[in-house]
Amino acid sequence: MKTVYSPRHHGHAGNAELVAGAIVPAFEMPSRAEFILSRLGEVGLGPVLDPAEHDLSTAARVHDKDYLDFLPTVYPRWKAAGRTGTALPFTWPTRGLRGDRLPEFIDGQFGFYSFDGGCGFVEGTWDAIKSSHDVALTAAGLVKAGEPVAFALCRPPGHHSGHNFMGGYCYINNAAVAAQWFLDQGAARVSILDVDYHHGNGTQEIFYRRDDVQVINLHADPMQEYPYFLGHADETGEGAGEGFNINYPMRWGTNWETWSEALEDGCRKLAAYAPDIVVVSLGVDTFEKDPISKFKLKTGDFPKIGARVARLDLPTLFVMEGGYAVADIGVNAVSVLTGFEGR
Ligand code: OKP
Ligand code: ZN
Repeated sequence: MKTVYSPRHHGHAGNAELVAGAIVPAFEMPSRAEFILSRLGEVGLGPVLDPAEHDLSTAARVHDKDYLDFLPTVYPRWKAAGRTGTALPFTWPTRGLRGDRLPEFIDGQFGFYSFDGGCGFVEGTWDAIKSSHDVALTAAGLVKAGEPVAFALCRPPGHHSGHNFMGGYCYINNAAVAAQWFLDQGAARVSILDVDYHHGNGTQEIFYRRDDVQVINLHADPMQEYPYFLGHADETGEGAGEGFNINYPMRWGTNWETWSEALEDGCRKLAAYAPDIVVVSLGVDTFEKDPISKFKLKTGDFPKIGARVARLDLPTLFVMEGGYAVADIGVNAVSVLTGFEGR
């Protein structure tokens, strides 16, 4: 299996986030991608390719143009305001406030386009976001050109980002952009199977009223876990999209036995939809030792995820999302891929 990877993710480094009342180094850090990259080499998964530059025209079909235009301006404007360090938002238009007027100043605009404080910017953040987007589209191109499967080693991740908002370490929704690209290239239907521990609220929001992308999410119950405000089982889609959004919220402590039942059910519904392509939002933060998560999957469970996806017998694009047990993320993520290959 071919992987697409860009070293430009390194520019998104040294940023901070607010966790449990303290400013700490962000859990979403460059070593995540590096552990995965080195594990790919250890197991000899296949060639690692550089991404090709892609313009943002496909991204503009799943994100607002205003939002995409805003992203590269964040850090320059933060600096112009006399600040250093990590740029972070801190005021959001929630209930009782107006979400229909874009303020002028950077702080107001940053809050307008965010739903939490999980998306810090440093000098190289925009370039890393753009490279992650290019990684996803380049890997999608490999599948379109006939590869049965490809791995987009994206960093930063994307599944919390919606049509005009960032959050949860996610800026551009790489999996959604790839799915849209497949449709624009002639696919009739695409399924997105999101196995990250956290609900992919951005992906759900982007496709919620559409029937050409089926979105299946396996995740921690939002009653207990981030992102808290989306991901319930009764969110099934709206209008033309009714029935094409499927959520499997699961309680803290969920192990392989329970989790794999949801995977099995989701894969059956996916097969019934008969998509032309499967995009897997691959998070491995379901791991028992993940520092910010509370599921109990073991390293030996990850190949079984890949094997089940392979049984769908459909062209497949894996897009990297979360996973924060940095020392284990390489083995766990690559185990999904080797499991897909049947080894
Ligand atoms: C991203 B992915 C505020 C951010 C809270 C939430 C975790 C985001 C997980 N400090 N962090 O789904 O793995
Ligand atoms: Zn996650």
